[in-house]
Amino acid sequence: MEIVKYTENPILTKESVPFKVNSIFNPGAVKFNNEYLLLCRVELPIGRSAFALAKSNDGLKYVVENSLCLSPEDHKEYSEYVEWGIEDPRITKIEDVYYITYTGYSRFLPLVMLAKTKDFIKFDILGPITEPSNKDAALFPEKINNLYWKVDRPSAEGLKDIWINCSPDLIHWGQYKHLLAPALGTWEANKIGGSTQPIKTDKGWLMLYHGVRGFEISSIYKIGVLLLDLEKPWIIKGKSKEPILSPDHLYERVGDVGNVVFTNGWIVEDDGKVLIYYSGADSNISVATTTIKYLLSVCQKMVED
Ligand code: M1P
Repeated sequence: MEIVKYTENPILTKESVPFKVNSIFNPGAVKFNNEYLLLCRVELPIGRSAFALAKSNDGLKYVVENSLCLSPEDHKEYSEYVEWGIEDPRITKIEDVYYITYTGYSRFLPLVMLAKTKDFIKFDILGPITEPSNKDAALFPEKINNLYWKVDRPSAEGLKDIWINCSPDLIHWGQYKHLLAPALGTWEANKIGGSTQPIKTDKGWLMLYHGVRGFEISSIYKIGVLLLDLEKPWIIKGKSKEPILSPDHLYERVGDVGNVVFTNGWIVEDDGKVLIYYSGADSNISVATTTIKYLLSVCQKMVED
């Protein structure tokens, strides 16, 4: 099975939200108590983003809750770092706690915020875990060599590469290592960023990332696959040569930011089926299905080439 976009995409649009929003997109995704949850970014009428929860019994038909579950106003002593909104949550379960890395956006530019929850009702905000400018951060689901790990995307002097770093406590981070750079002259020529939280497979840590060609009005966002070494996650074992998801349909081509497919959440079922939640044109939530086997095969082809 390759990647199959759901024929009834998009599964959520701004009309699905029971209060006034400009758009709903870029959800973190997790299975919690046998329910499928999407922690959705909603852009409010003022043009700043917050999070709303959507729930489903089958992973395809979602109902958005009546009110926001996390907003900049909840951030108290951290409010100046999120005053322009919170964006693009990525959820990683570590032991029995769900950690959420997300972008805090403000006059200081984007940085990475960390929050945790056990029930998706009460969220403890732990504060910034990077300086600006940084975003696209995702935590690994378990310690490696007794340390927590994350990928992120610092941006300095036009560099838009993926880095990896580690921490003893999820708060203090260091041992920064460069992981992957854009590939000149390809679909991922101008910038890249981590997409979904890494998941463990017997071949390595599997994650999706996005690659961008062009800039600003003419840029096009596509999605690729990365496979990292289980013990030394800063070593790339495999990488897709071509994108696995690209904007093709009208709901991916036309919207607030056209020609974008962007993901920051996926759910892996026990049988290896994968639900990739992604957004078309920064304006909706859509889903594509595939398998771990297929995603690994794409990486292995690259390794063999
Ligand atoms: O418009 C596409 C995406 O652009 C940004 O992603 P990145 O900085 O990683 O390229 C984000 O603002 C993201 O929310 C948005 O979907």
